[in-house]
Amino acid sequence: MQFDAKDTAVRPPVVYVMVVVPTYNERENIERLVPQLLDLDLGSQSHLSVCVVDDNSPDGTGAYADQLARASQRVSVVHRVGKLGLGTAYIAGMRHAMAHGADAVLTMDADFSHHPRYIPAMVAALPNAGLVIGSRYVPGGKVLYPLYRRMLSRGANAFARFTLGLRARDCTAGFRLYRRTVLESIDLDGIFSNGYSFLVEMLFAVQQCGWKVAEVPIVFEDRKYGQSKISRNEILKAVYTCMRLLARRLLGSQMRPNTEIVRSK
Ligand SMILES: Nc1nc2c(ncn2[C@@H]2O[C@H](COP(=O)(O)OP(=O)(O)OP(=O)(O)O)[C@@H](O)[C@H]2O)c(=O)[nH]1
Ligand SMILES: [Mg+2]
Repeated sequence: MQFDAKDTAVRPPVVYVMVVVPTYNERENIERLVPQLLDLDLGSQSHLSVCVVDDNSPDGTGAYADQLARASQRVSVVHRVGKLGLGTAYIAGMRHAMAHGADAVLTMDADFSHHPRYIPAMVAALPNAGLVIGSRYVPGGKVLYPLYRRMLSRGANAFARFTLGLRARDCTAGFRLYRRTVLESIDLDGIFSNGYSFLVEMLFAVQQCGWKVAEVPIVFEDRKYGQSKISRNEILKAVYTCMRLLARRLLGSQMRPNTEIVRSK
């Protein structure tokens, strides 16, 4: 193929997106999800790969992910010794993605509550933001959940927004696309929460660092296969996280970016 330096000089660079999927007993789901992710059409300016972060799932999710990785160079697996929590699983995946040259890291659940069909719109929104959220609570977004779960999610969101001054509508969504520079600007070792409240703490850090957050509407559906891992304990942990971050906010101790950053707002 002819290489035309003049021509390539005006083309926007290819953005390398790595999708991080934390898993614990999600074999039936990743069997369907990973091929759908690899089939996504993001256009010629983006390249996508997948990283499964498995915590030694008893149902063999990790071994199955290894098979997928043997079949495609675009799939990789991070194995951890046991169920170490969702927050550290996200961080392990983010570090893996950055070590492998990703320009952006997309996190999502394995269970199709975060449907791959929304990823192209999220990637398209990235040039205008440091973080793009696949959001249930902006116009066009929706939650197809039982009433109790809907109320829990709404309550957690309202509480996080009120106590921490978060500006995003969906503060607890795990469907997120972070620019690499955003992750580099946050002290990931300083994140103290591990479970689901990790998401609130990360959003707080992103906002404190001054990054712009965009939200793309999604319809969030309940899982069809496998079981939920969320426990009642997570509610208490989320309240604790908000209180601890509120104290930090009131005391005025900002999160210190660990690199020089160019803010996008
Ligand atoms: N590696 C790892 N993955 C986890 C852990 N806990 C949950 N996950 C995964 O994180 C994602 C979200 O967990 P879910 O159980 O779906 O939680 P949820 O979406 O809040 O709850 P449901 O809507 O009821 O499914 C799924 O892909 C899980 O398999 C963990 O400790 N380690
Ligand atoms: Mg789920």
